[in-house]
Amino acid sequence: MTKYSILSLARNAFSYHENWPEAWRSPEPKPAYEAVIVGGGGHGLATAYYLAKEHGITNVAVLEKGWIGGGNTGRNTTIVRSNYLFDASAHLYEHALKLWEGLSQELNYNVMFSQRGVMNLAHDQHEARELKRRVHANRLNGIDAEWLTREQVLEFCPILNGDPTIRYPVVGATLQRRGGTARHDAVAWGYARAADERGVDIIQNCEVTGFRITNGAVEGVETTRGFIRTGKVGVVAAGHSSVLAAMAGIRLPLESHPLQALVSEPVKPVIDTVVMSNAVHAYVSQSDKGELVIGAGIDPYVSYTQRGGFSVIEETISAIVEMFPIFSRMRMMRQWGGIVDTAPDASAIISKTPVKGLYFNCGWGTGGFKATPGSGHVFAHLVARDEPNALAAPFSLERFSSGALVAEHGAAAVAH
Ligand code: FAD
Ligand code: PYC
Repeated sequence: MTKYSILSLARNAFSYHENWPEAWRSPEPKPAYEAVIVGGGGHGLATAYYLAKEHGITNVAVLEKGWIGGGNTGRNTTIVRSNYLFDASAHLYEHALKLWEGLSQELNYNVMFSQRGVMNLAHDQHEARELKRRVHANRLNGIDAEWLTREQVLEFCPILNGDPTIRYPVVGATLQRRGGTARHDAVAWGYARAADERGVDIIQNCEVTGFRITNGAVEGVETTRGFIRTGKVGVVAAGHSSVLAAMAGIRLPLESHPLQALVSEPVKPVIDTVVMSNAVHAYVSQSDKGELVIGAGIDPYVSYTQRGGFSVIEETISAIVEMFPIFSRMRMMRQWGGIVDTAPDASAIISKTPVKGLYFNCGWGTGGFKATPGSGHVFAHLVARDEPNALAAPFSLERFSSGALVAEHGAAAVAH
């Protein structure tokens, strides 16, 4: 750090943020926009950014009922990877991963993307066969994927329990070295600032309460801050997607479940990769602050509470301690939940609807953070042109009647 940056840091630390310029404006909603995006999470903000940047549509409002990034974007455990099994998902997530690789430069905002690798453990021969199949499929799609033997896993992550007699012994793992983590809030803030710079209005504390639909076409949205006229509405509301769809008389094939995570007290660097176990429903990485970031599978009941039950934490921690005995005396500091929108095939929905001008981007379930840039990019295309591009086409609602499902329960990596 140079002497100038130390001085600047000290000055800013003692200024209590006074006179700092706002990173984005807080405008009053206008009576009409060319397009309205409902939901100010990473996906909604990214959609608005790419609408402005790639399609020249800048007369856009992002309407957020709370604060931007306050939904799943700010609640997730930030794992980024693209090692999905089927071609359609592999292409979509790899598109996102490529965008992640240039995102800090693209937004001129450090999203702290850290390609520290993501390992998915196998605990028995059946799992090993399934995971090796995924490695081969990934490679055929040009995605980096490696199979590690038990010995290579323990060399890569020496604090893992190598005892072959435990309940879930490690028999091997997949490794995607280009996978890793990113700073979730920074992704929302970076897209917000960049979209605002291109003229997008970001309107917080503005809940959408209904749609005005005439002759099968959307005319605008009813909100807690009045009616806003528009011919294009993109809904990106994660766990509340079904609630919004119902306002337009549409029933989506989604269930909303709590998904929880927790962090430990901060410690010195102890694990420099991401380790996930599908079989025991637990995964761990270490944040830049030093906290262990630990997550679980979904809570099995449907609910809109951003909390989750203690039994899931108990099971997850017992699995983590068995996999990493070194963590057995760590104290846990905070726990929270988000509401994830899960589709029957564990894949996203990026789709037109029976209402003209009304589009939905949802169903990312437990795994949409990694998709944020790619999701925004392809959804902006759909909203702007009223046609999906080739990456988004397999994820339309039609698949639930045609049967062309994209069954990604295995690659979703977190049970749902
Ligand atoms: P959100 O960030 O939830 O944004 C939707 C926004 O819509 C919210 O801000 C909400 O307030 C707003 N909204 C809802 N209703 C209305 C309304 N009526 N009017 C206006 N606004 C409205 N994914 C990964 O890839 N890797 C992970 O490691 C990972 N870990 C996770 C861990 C947990 C604990 C959770 C909960 C999720 C995890 N996910 C992970 C999933 C990921 O967080 C989500 O798929 C992703 O963040 C969804 O982004 P979004 O922008 O669509 O949703
Ligand atoms: O999709 O990789 C993932 C993930 C990890 C934790 C939650 N989701």
